[in-house]
Amino acid sequence: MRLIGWAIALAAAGLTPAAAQTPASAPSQSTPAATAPSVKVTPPAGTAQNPGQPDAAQQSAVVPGSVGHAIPVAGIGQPDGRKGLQDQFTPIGKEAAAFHNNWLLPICAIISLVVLGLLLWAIIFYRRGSNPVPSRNSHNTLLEVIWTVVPVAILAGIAIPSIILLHHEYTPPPADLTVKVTGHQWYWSYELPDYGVSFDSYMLKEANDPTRQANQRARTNDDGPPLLAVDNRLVLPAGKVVKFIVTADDVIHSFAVPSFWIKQDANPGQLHETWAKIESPGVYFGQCSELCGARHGFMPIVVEATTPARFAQWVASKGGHMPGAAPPTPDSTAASPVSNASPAAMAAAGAQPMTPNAASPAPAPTNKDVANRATQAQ
Ligand SMILES: [Cu+2]
Repeated sequence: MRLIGWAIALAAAGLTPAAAQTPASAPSQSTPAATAPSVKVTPPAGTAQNPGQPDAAQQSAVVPGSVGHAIPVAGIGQPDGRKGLQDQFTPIGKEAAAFHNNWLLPICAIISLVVLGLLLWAIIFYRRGSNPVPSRNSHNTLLEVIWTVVPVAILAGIAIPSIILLHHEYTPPPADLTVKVTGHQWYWSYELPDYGVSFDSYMLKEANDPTRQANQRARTNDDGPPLLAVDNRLVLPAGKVVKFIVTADDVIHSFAVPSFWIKQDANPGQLHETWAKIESPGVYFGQCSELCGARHGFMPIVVEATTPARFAQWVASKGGHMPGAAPPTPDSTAASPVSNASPAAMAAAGAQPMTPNAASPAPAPTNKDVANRATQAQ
């Protein structure tokens, strides 16, 4: 046994120096890591870098105020530091915000004050000092009826208008146009199948952002607030019922525009539907609202609502056509002064303009077509 003990001790002694060297050498290995923050890290290609977008020389071609580049107004369609909900610009948004502000919030405030008052009343008047002999009553029919009926009435008063609101939300009027929205890590792409328009939309980075590539246009104040402005806005006609078909290409995203009261999960392999009737022209900002990866916070949504005439101008600038009109030839769209994504640029970005037949308008795809494309995108 003693021999075995010595053997174990010797083995341990032989191993110890090697074991002791590991922590000794660890600091020297960690030295480069300590200086790592000063090393400029180049993000991997394809992580929201919009490779197919026009280069910085075209930045001057962006005319603030032109269609697709309307100048946002502070406090409209974007957060401005006020507490509470953003101002609403859709009928559903107005109904829901009124329900929240004029009904739910007062009910919550009244319940809180009544409960606080009851607590203070019990604490002050039923403390041991002022009430040394407690009541032995265990039942009071009137009180029991009250504390049963009042909460039921409160819940019914909340449930009935909630269900009416949900009914309005889920029974939209017939759609005037359809937009397919696809979430990607980490940008959005939009298709207007009836108009032959299809494009990607990336966040605009700040001029001093070290991850901004040389060919990427930098954000200006005319584009919108930092982290919310995009290179290609979704332009829609104001006053029309827009149906959004929402899906995703990779992971779950969420298409959310607070001033429209829209928040719809975008799930791979599924088509979800929401809608908006934007009541007035303007620029409205939203964000992906489902934690979807490292750059989840950098895939904003910008909807520009405009007049039907300017919407038609935008459709033409994107190489599309109004329903019933013949699709334009590529030459006519490339020369358009407001075009910032010619068909060639979109092709470089991997987008598929939906104008397969130059002689006739593209047929409107059925829901099955859209579902097939969503499945193929997996
Ligand atoms: Cu996302």
